[in-house]
Amino acid sequence: MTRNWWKEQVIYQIYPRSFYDSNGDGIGDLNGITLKLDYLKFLGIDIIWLSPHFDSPNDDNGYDIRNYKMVMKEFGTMEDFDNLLSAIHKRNMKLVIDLVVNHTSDEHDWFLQSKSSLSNNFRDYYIWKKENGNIPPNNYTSFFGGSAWEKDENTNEYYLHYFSKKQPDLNWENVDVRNEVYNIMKFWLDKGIDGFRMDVIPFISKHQDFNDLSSSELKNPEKIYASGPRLHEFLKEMNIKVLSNYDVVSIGEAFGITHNSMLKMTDEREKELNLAFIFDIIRIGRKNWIQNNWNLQDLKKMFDFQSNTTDFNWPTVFLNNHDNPRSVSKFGNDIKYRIKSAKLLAMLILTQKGTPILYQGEEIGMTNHKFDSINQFDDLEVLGNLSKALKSGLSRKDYLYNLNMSSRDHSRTTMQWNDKIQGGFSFENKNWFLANPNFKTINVENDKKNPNSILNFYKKLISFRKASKDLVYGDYQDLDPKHKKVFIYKRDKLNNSYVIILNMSDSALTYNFNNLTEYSLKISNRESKVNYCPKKIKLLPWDALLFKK
Ligand code: TEU
Ligand code: CA
Repeated sequence: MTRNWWKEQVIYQIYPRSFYDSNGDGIGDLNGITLKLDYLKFLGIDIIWLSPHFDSPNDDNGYDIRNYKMVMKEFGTMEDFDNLLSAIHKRNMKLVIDLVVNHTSDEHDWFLQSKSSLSNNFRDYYIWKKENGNIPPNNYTSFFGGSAWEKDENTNEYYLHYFSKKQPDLNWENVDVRNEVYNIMKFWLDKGIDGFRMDVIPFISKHQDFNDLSSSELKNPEKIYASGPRLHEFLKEMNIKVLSNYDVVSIGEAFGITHNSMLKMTDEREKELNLAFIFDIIRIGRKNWIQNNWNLQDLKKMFDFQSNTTDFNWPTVFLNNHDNPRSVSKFGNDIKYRIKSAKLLAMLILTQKGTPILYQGEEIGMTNHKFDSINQFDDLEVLGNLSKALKSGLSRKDYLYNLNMSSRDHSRTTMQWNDKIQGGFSFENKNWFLANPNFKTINVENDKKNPNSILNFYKKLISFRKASKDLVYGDYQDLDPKHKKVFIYKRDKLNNSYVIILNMSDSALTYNFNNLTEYSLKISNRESKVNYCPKKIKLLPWDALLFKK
């Protein structure tokens, strides 16, 4: 196993719109991030992943880019970006930016040109097809509702968009498109950024036959979209032409990909990407917007799969991001045991094998927001999928009930810095979206003051992890895959051995374990003394214990 900085460090994702507003217009901005860097340093963060900061009409909050070499005006200027980058490097931290090149905005100059006429030089930058009788070229669906094809009345052809109709998909078959992308990458790399998170990267290669999806494929169209024939070829080309010339990290958002394809994409011998996000864990029990119950045995299987791949792959570990609900609400108990279960989840992701990726607000146990009506959501996905949800037999009330567990907007409420207006997100009483009213008690200022807070627990675990080679590089072994409440696993290889015991339930229980003789307790989320002997251990609800030998 080769050592790399991006295996040893901790990543923190910032959703800039919701992080910190420095000028009082109610929208988070780049200067706001610069002002909070000392906070991230205090927490022990090394790598910041910034969600898109590029010029955009914001149909999908920046995941629809109009100009890749300009900063979104609400977020600031290129000078603000340069300041942010140098302030990050001055603190010995790194910056990873979001590369969204499966699609652009429909307001991007390439698309304006492309749709202007059949013979325009940019026509082939996007995917245009003739209609099929009176209907779209095939039955592909968009993730944000309806057909994935939109008709352009002017030229009487349809263009493809896997996401909203304001996000037309680029045609990667066209070598000019690929070279434009490499050029954009070099522009930011030459400024000194330290890597890319690549949005829905498996979708870039399209099946050129554009056959209809079968009814079973229509249930998970992402599986077809992510299995285009030239994906690995394109990534290898990108690696040779760009990535291999810089010491940077590349992280593919691997939505829809098969396990084999993901392993290939991140196999260091293949020279494609370094890391990938897969959705098995974070989406456990989910089907579209419906959140069903999940069980611990299945969750353990997923961690086991992630960790026990090959010596040439390296996993990522995360329970939160801007496309998913809050982890303490999904995996913990955000009412009766919020603090304790949030700490348990901290221990879980900071002691697993793989690079941990935290999301803003996770470190203080921010929770899902309680939405009272469908109109309260901002995310275009919510209204976009409403008719499909109703057609499937749900009432509006059922849809709302499920969105209260599954919506992306839970993670997009603004960061809770203190108990002042808008939770300290903005100094004016303005907010582009919502602050969760629980900011009165759940906020960074409170957590900083309290040595037993969730924040200080994250801080302690991060520094502990960084100081231990075996927690980073050690093998992973699930010690009791069948237990329904306790997650217990071992990490070891070289000098030290760690046993982590997590009671992921609301009940107290006695756990029989005959192997702790030489271990001692190093970190726990318990307030009272832990009662254990070599043969058994008494666990309270949501206990998280880390033992070391
Ligand atoms: O996400 C793609 C993705 O995996 C999901 O957000 C998916 O679109 C949705 O949950 C399906 O129900 C990336 C970005 O992270 C997301 O914010 C963007 O909206 C999307 O791509 C399009 O760029
Ligand atoms: Ca602002």
